[in-house]
Amino acid sequence: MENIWIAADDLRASFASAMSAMYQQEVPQYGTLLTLVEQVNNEVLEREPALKQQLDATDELRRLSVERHGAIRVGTAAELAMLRQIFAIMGMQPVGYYDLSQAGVPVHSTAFRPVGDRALKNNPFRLFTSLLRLELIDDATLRARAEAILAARDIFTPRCRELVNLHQQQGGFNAEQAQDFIAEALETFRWHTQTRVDSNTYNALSQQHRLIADVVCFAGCHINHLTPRTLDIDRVQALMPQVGITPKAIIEGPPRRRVPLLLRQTSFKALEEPVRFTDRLEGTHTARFGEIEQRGAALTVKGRQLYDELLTKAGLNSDNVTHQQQLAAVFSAFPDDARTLRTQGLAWFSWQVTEKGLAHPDAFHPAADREKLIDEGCLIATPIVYEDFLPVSAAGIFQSNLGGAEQARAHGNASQQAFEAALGSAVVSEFSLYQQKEQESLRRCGLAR
Ligand code: OOG
Ligand code: NI
Repeated sequence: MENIWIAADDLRASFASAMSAMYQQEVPQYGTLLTLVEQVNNEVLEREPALKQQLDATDELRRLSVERHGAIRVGTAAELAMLRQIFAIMGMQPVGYYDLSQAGVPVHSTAFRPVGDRALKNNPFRLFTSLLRLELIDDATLRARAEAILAARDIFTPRCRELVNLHQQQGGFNAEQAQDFIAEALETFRWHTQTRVDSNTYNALSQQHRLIADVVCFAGCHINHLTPRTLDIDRVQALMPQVGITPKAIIEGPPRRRVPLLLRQTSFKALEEPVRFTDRLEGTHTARFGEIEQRGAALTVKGRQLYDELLTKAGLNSDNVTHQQQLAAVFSAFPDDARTLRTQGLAWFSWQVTEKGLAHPDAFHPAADREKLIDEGCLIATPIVYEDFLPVSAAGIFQSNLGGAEQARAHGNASQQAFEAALGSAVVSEFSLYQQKEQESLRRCGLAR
């Protein structure tokens, strides 16, 4: 009899849930945040039955309660390449390239995430994964020291490596191996109070950039935050202080909209946690924090250009109320109704024939007037959810956890090629994924060939 392997979607769901349980133990405030987000989401669904119906109709309600992303940072190409193999087993591909050096953060990144429609609905867990750019350390001696420390560590357990090989040989895991794999893979992301360096080395690396110390000095690449998805980020941000959590000042991303765009995010400051050095001295390290996000429509290249342009124009304000007002004013140039977003080609949509439409099959052909079909109640179009990240927002999140402007010192050129060489594969273009998804939905409706 043939073996029945555990599905990649199930592996990912189990892994995400194990990671969430571990992080709740490690950082109790994350558990508090989860409860608050769930409470606000329930309020929103009660208050907005139309939204609830839309989420239900597109089969997205189910994923809401388990939806989160995390972030990790690694130090070497070999670590990144191994992560790629581990996440591939869980049905996660590297999507997108983010250069954060422009914003003063010495890393470049991708997001490992599921790409298929079904996979996203089953469990959309994603990990924002950054590779440290040691070439941006200008002190050659210190750079060599960091390289040597990284070369001497293995952030994966021997059993994890064995299981990855086994998966490659046999093409899957049975139930027992799956459980084993999740437990072993989780070890890589655990927090360690014991560092792998003496206090002098830690301080020297930290002075160069705090992120460098975070990546280089530990035995693993600890998960540094997990982010639940909320339906009303302004409300959660306002309620955070009531549950003892101080949010960062500014909500990153676009302003509040009738048709939510892309991604809005806010975080709470990293905890100052005790650590021990190899010379037995004690100190503290700040790396781990919490974040929430609200997801909206994925934008086309044209829409994204407009978004980037308006975001730059709006600039930054130090308090959120002023910042949101300023954003709202500047973003009045961005259409805020689904029809204009469609007809101007600013956002991606998923198209679906209605019951009524099914009775008029002749009306559906590539030259048909889609907006007219919508008006006649024969067709509906739902914005496709943005599943990725935003480099400017990500830089804001990084920075709020690094403190001091003196840390803004990286200045490398974007180097997607170098990143892909380290990763051992190309990254998938997020734009082509959204375009494909819209195109497939049009084809299913008979509106495209
Ligand atoms: C990643 C920060 C970026 C996001 O949601 O944009 C991020 C990090 O701090 O490692 O998580
Ligand atoms: Ni994040």
